[in-house]
Amino acid sequence: NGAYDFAEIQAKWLPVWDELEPFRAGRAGDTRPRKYILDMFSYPSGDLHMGHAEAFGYGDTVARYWRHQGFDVLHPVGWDSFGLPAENAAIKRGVDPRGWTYENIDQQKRAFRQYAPSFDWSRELHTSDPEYYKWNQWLFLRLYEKGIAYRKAGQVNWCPNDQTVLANEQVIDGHCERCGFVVTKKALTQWYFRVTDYADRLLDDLNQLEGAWPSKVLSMQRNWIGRSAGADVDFEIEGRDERVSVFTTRPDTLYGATFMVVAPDAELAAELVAGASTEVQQRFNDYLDSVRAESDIERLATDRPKTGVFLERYAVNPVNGERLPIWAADYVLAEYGHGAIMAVPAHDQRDLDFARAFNLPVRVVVDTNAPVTGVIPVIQLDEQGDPIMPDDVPLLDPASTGIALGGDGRLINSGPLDGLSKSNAIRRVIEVLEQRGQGRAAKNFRLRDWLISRQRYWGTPIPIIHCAECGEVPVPESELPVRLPDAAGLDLKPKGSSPLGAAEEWVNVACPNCGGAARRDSDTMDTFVDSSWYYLRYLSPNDETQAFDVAEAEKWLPVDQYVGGVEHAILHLLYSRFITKVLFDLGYVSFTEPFTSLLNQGMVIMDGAKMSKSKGNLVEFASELSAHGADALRVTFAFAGPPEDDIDWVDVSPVGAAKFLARAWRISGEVTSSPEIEWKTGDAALRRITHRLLADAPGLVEAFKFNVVVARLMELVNATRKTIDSGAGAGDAAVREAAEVTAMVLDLFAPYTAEDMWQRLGYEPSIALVTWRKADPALLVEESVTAIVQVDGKVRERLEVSPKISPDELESLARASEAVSRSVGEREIVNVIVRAPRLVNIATRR
Ligand code: ANZ
Ligand code: ZN
Repeated sequence: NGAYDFAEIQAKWLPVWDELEPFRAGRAGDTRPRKYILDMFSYPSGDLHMGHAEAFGYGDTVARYWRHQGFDVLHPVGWDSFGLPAENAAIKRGVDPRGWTYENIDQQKRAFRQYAPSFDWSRELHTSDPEYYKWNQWLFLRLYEKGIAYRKAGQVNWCPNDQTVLANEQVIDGHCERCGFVVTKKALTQWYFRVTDYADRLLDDLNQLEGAWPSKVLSMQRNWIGRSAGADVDFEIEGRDERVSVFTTRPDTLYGATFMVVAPDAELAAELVAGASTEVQQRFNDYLDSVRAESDIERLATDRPKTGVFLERYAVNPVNGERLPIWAADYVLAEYGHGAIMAVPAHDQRDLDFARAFNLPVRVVVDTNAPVTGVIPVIQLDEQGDPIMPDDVPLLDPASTGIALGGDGRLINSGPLDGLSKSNAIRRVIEVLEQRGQGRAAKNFRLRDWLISRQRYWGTPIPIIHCAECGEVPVPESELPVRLPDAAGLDLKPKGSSPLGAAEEWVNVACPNCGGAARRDSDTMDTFVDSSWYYLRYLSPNDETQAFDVAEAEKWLPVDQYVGGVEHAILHLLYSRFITKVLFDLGYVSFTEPFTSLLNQGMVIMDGAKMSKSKGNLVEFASELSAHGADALRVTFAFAGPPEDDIDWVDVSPVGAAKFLARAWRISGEVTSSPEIEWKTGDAALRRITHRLLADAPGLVEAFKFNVVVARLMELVNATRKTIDSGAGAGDAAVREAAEVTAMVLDLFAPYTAEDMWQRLGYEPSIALVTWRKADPALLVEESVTAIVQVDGKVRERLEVSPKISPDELESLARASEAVSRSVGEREIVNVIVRAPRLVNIATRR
C-alpha cells in the first residue's frame, strides 16, 4: 500500500486494456442495446493540444457512462488526414505530405493512448488512405449520376497566397480562413455539389434538433442557410424584349419603387449598358474593375459611401407604369436573387443612402405610425371611399432624416393597397402580380452550392476523365480508387492549377468510353467531403466491397452523441447533414439527421487569452500529461465548470485533482472487509451519500454536468474518510460500498485510478464493464419529522413528513387523513392553522 503514482498505474493498465479490449464494440453475439458516441476526429497537423484533451475527455465520459449503463458503445477514432496544412508544411520543409502526415498521426496516437479515451482502436481510419478515399470517389459518382455533382464556370473565391479556390464558408470577413490573405475573385470552371436543392430540408429539419443541439449552432445554421420569403416581380425594360425579374421581401412596397439597381458584375448589367452611350460604357467598365476587387462583405456593409453608375436605361413598374431609371451599384450582389433589385428608398436603408447620394426620389408607401397590432382601428372611409389614415403622429420624411422607415404599418400612396397592413398588402400584391403574369411568390436562400474542387495535391482525386470526344466520363467503379500519384517529382507549390496536372503518366489515360486519348480531372476534393460521411465508415472501416455496411448503419445510427468544437458549427455539420440526406434519398440510410445530440466544448484559454505559441502563453498538452498524468488532467477538465464554458488554465488545479485522486485511491487500499460483506450492516449516513450519488449521477452526466458529479465524488470521498477515521473504521460495509461506487463513478473521468482501485478492492479488470449499481430507494428518502394534527384541540393524527414540506401540502395531507375526517364528521371547518412541518390545527363549528 505505497503512495499513489500515476505513472506506475498508467504503465500497469495500458497493456491490460490492450489485451482485454474492453472498448471493442459490436462483437458477434453481443445483445446489449447500442450507443454511438462520436468525437470530431482530429486533424493531424501536430501533437495533440489542450483543446483535444478537453473535448476527447468529455466525449469519453459520455462513452464510459453508457457502457456502465449496460450499452454496447461504439466510440471510434480516426484521422482527418488530407488537407492544405499538411501540404503547406510539406512545401515549407521540402518533405512528402504523406510522410509528414503519418508521422504526425503516430505522434498524436501515442499521446492519445496515454490519455486513454475508451476508443475501439480496431476501427481506426485515415481519410488519406486509398481504402478510405476510394469511397469518397464512390460517393462523388453517386452524386454525379443524380446531377448533384456538376461542373460550372463561375466567379470563385481565390486566395492569391495559397493559390487555391475557397468555398464561401472558408472566406472569413473577406480573408482566407487558412492564411489570412485578402480573397479575390477569379473565373474558373469548378465542381460543385448542389446543396441548394436541399436548402429547405436542411433548414426545416433543424427543428428536430431543438433542445438537443446548442441553440447557438442551430441559429448559425439557420442564418447560413438564410431563407427569406417574398416575391419575384417582373419589370419591362424599355428597348429590350426580355423582362427583368427582381427578388424582394417587400412586394408590398412596389408603389414606392423609384429606381432599379443591377449588380455591376451580373451579366444583365453588361447587356443593359451595351445600349448606352460610349461615355457611360467607359464609366461603367471602370466601375466594374473597382467592384471586382471588393469582397461581398465590403459590398454589403451599410456604412460605406454609396457608389454607382446610371446605365441610361429604364424599367417600367408593372403596377403603375412608372419609368424607373436603372443603375449599376456594388451593393447589389450578382449571386443573390436575380442580381437586380427594385429600390424602395423610403423603406430600405441602403436604397435610401443611394437615393440621397444620387438625388433620386423617395416615396413613402407605408405609414409605419399606423397601428397594425393590438387594437386594430376601424379604417374610416372619406366621401370618395378612400381610407382616412390615423394621422395624429406625423411620419418623418426619410428623404430629409436619412432614416428609412422599416417595419410594419399601413399602406399609403399605393392605389388599391391603401389601408392594408404590410402582411395583407404582401398577400394582395402577390395575388395581383400572379393574375397578371407579372410576378409570383418566391423564396431565396443565402446558401450557395458547395464548391468542392481544389487545385491542390493532398486530397482525393476527382474520379472523372475528360475526353475531347465524349466530354466528362466517370471513372468506372471497378477502377476505383483513382490513387494519388507519388508526390516525388511533382511541384506542389501553388500556381493556380493542380499539381496533379503535371503528373504526365497519371493524368494521361484512355477514355473509358471511346478509348481515345483523354485526361484525368486533376483537381482534388475539398476535405469537407471526407468528413461529411466518416461517421458511416467507422461501422465497417475495413470493408473493401462497400463504403459502409447498410445493416450496421441500421443497428448503430444515427449517432447518439457528437462532441466537438463550435468552429464546426456551420460547415462540417451542414455538409454532413446534406450528405446524410442525399444518402437517405438514394436509399442507403433510413435517417435524415446524422447527429442526434451535439455537445460543443468551450475553449481552453490562458489568463483570459486564446493560447498560442506566438503569444507565449501556450500550455503544452504533452508536458501537462507527463507532469500530472492523464487522470488528473481529465478530472481537471471535468471539474472546471460546465463543458460548454471556456476554461482558463490559471483558474484550475491539476495538482488539486491529483490529490483528490490519491485520496480516493488510498481508501481502496484501506478497506479490510471482503466483497461478500452485507451492505445493510454498514454505516447508514455514509450509505445515504453513496446512494444519492448513484441516483443523481446519471441525470447529471446526461445533462453534461460533469463538474457536479466530480464535486459529489469529492464529497463521498471525504465522507468515507471521516467514517474510517471516526468510529466505524475501514472494516465497515459502508466504507467498502462507498469505495466501490467511488471507483465506478470515477471511471467516467479517471479510468486508470478507477481500474487500480477496482483491483485493490479485490476485483478483476475491467471496471469499464461494471454495470451501474442501483440506488436503494430506502436510502434516498430524506429523514422525516412527525407532524401532529389536532381537531378542536385533540390530537387525532400523526403524519411522517419531509422537514421541507410546504404548509399547503401539509394541510392537504391532514385533510386527507381518515382519522381526521372521521373526527370532523358532518361539522363545518371554520379555521385551519398550519405550522409546517410540525402542526396542523383544525377548528370546527359545533
Ligand atoms: C425591395 C425592398 C423594400 C426590399 C424594402 C427590402 C426592404 P434578404 O432578407 O436578405 O433576402 N435584394 C434582393 N436581391 C439582392 C441582391 N442581389 N443584392 C443585394 N440586395 C438584394 O433581403 C432581400 C432584400 O434584399 C430584397 O427586398 C431586396 O430589397 C434586397 F422596404 O426589395 B428588397
Ligand atoms: Zn471518349
